[in-house]
Amino acid sequence: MDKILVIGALGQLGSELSLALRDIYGRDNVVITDIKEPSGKLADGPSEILNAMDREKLFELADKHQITQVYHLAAILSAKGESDPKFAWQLNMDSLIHVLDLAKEKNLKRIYWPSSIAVFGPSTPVDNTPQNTIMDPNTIYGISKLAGERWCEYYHNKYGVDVRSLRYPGLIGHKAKPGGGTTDYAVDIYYKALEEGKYECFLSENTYLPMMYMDDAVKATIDLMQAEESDVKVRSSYNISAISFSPKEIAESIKKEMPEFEISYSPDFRQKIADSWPNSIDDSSARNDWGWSHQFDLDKMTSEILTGLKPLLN
Ligand code: AKB
Repeated sequence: MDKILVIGALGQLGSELSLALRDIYGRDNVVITDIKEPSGKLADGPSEILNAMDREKLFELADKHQITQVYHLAAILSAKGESDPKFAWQLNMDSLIHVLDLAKEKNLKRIYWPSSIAVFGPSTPVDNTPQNTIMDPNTIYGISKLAGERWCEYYHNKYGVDVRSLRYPGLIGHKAKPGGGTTDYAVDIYYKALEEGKYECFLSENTYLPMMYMDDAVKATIDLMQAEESDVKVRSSYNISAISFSPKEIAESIKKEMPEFEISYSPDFRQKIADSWPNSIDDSSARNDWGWSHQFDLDKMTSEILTGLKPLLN
């Protein structure tokens, strides 16, 4: 019987992934943790307060709930990390090493940890970025994710820890708001479209970035975690991709449903971060090794989000 612990369960990805895991493994077999109490649907099931840096409590909770798998999602993202780089490094790295040690010492079946397109940098090829290529990240978030990938592969090779990981592009969903990312404009834009009919974007109109609708991200994560061990050939982190678009293109997609919508541009410090990331990603390893495929294109995503968000804002 699998018993799952989710760390950072109230974040943008965690709040949707935790519900999907409860559907699959049963409500009582998914213990969600975060630094505050859950509310709404997430409150319906076991939960604990956990600061991801608290190693002792992590080990205690793993024993208490007889945990066999951990999804460690807590992190400080790219834009926010720049305001306190040392803290971002400490949180992102210490918490991962605690989880890897837990898996090693308690012989856990499997762990999941997300990486990001932020591992790439200005010298990386920008179009169809390969799985293995030049990586020179220049945000502390990207540096911590690249170091984290190396730790994951090291624990797999040296101690046999079954750790699996995806390099997420910008994740877009409307059920929980992201915090502190560079790709977050593609979430904010839908809220502002419905609330104010206009949006001032912090990236310039032709900034292409790899993106993914949340349902696809949840599916990718679960597909990877349920793949046969022998099919998981990349133990640092898999490139994964769905759609790539610019602020101008997402605005055009919104205009198809809301012709009165207006966008303006006022690039800030996040432009430099976005400019150092790829335009699009080659995810053929994920597609070949464990059968990844995405389902949402830009217009399908826009229509789902506007329909889902409208009743929440009224
Ligand atoms: C961010 O913008 O920092 C994140 C990411 C791409 O990992 N959404």
